[in-house]
Amino acid sequence: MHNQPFTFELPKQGGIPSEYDNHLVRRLSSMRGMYRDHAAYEALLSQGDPVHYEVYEIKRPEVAGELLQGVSVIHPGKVGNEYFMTKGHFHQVLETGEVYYCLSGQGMMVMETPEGDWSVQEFCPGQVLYVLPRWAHRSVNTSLTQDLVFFFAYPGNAGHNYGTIEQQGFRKLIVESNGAPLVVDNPHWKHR
Ligand code: M6P
Ligand code: ZN
Repeated sequence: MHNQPFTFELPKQGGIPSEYDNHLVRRLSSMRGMYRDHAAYEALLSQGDPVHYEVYEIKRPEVAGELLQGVSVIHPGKVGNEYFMTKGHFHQVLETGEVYYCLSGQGMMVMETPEGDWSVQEFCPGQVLYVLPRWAHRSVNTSLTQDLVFFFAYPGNAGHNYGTIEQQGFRKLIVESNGAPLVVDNPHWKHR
C-alpha cells in the first residue's frame, strides 16, 4: 500500500488500470436468484460458468477518511431477456455515496432507496454518475457486444450490504425489447 500520494493510469478506451491490488472475479454461478428468468439462468450455467464481471481494486484502509477506488468490467450478454449486470448493493453505512466515471461501453445504473424511490440513469463513456448516499446501485451492460468499463470511488468505511437486494431485488429490471434496453417493473420486488 502506498504511503505517499500516487497516480495511476486508466486506459481511455477501457481496459485494466495500470496498477491494482485485488482482482475480483464474479462468475455466473455467483448470480443465482438475481435474474428473473431462472430457467434461462440454469440453462446458461449448464453450458459453463463464464466470467460475468471483474473488479480491479486499489487497496486502502477501510476507514471513513479514505476512498476505495478501482475499475469494474461487466462483460456483455443476457440471461433470458435481462442484460448482464452486477449483483448490486446498499452500503452498510447507508449515508455514504459513490462516484462512477464511464470509460467504455454502454450501460445503465439502476438505483433505489430503502423507502422505495427509484432512478435509472444511462451511462456512457465520458459521463460521471454520482450515486447519492442511501441509494442502492446496480450497473447493467446494455451492449451485447462490448464490455462496460468504469472507474468508481467510495468512502473507505462504506461496506457492502448484499442481503437486502438478495431478498427483495431492485424495483426495476433492464430487459432487451426489440433490440433496445427497456426499463420494466420487477414482478418479484418485495418491499421489506
Ligand atoms: C462497483 C463498485 C464496487 C463493487 C462492484 C461490483 O465497481 O460499487 O464496490 O464491488 O461495482 O458490484 P457488486 O459489489 O454489487 O457485485
Ligand atoms: Zn457501492
